[in-house]
Amino acid sequence: MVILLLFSAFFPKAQEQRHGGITMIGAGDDKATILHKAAHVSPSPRQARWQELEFTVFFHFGMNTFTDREWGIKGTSPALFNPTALDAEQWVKTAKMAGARLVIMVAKHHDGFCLWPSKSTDYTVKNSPWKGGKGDVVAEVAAACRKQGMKLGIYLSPWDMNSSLYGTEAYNEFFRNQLTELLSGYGPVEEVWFDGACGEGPNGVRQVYDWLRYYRVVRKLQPQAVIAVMGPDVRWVGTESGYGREAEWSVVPVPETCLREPGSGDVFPPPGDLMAADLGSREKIGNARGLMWYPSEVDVSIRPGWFYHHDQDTAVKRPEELVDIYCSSVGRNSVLLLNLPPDQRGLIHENDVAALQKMRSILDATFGNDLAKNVPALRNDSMILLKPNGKVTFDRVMLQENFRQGQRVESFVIEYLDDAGWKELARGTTIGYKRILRFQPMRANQIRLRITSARDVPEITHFGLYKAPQEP
Ligand code: FUL
Repeated sequence: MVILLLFSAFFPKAQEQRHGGITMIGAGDDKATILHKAAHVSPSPRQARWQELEFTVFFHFGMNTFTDREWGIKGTSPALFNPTALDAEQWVKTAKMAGARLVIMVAKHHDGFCLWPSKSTDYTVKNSPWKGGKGDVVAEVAAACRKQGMKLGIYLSPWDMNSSLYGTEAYNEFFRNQLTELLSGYGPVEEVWFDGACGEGPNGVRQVYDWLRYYRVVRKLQPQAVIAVMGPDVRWVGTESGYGREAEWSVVPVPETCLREPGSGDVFPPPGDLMAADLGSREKIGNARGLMWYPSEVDVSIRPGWFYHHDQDTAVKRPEELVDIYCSSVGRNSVLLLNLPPDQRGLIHENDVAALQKMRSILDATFGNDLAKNVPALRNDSMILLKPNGKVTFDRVMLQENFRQGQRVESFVIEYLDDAGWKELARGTTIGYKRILRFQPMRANQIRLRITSARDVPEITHFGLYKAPQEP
């Protein structure tokens, strides 16, 4: 009994560690061994849960909303922060309507202004006219998430233009305290987003961030949360355009200097060029000393800026552009993080809501009806053949691998049968969690997926055919 109790007490931790982590490559490992190892690197449970969220939303809101800036300046008076109709339920409802499953609240941006009444500083909502200084934006967003069944994430900028401690060791403790408040006072948090921006402090010195100290706070208070961007669980895709790579590998090499358990002994991301076109091909992993699961997140704003600017009301991304971004992020083995910046009223602007509604209706009309749903499939290890009962017209294919066991497909081709034999319709490289391919409408009654290269036997869990609605 005692043994059982002890075992169950340790089991969750053991589970978190069994997947994820670093897979070592030995000096004597040949190419086949490296490939086999790469095929078996798998996500930690927290990374897997995060991946399945698919679509998440950012709320950039704060002093910049009222000063028409993007990064802010030191010393802006809290008196300027005064939303007239702030409604966090409208924010969360909008995100949910769009299809997102998690929202990340920017609790403090680079200017240092805290959207919750932090005990660490006076530079907070407490000293603003909003709600007579009794307001707490983070609490309102957390409550709206709870009510609407959405998950919560927190962005806390390490760069802080306001703190007089910034640039000194004492700032690390100040930051740890802010993080502790946010991760202990607002219920479950599923993602903590650390930006890498690092400006000069009042003494002209740049802060040396104690990332490991920050990671420990997150692991202790919210062990289920992924630490994103400047963290060990989620990798920035490398652009803010909304477009992921055609070949997006979740398994990437880790340099020799960074071979301990992610988050326990090393700062992430590992040194290297995260913006490189190729992060995980055979060539890249061939020279690695270690491999890790480090999946990609695509962050992009619905407007040109991260914060709301009145003169960008007419520059909201069009619904078709948002659909294109969805297909090029979620549909390229990434999680989409779309920024929706509330305006000076404290509402997501009507133009943004309208664009999201139309985007959602296009996505539903396209992907809500899998034309291959009840179609018998013949399969072997490298091929799946669909034989619908009569010809179907489709212009989208969605593929998924069992990513929980690893990422294996390196290249594939989609073909259809016509009178003259099999013809190529589309081809691609990686699949991973999800891959969406788009092409001109095709009418066929025999369609197949052929895996042309893989690192081990892949398990294709989904092969769907879809038709996008006609443009009016
Ligand atoms: C960047 C920041 O500098 C931007 O203001 C924004 O918060 C974006 C998501 O990350 O690095």
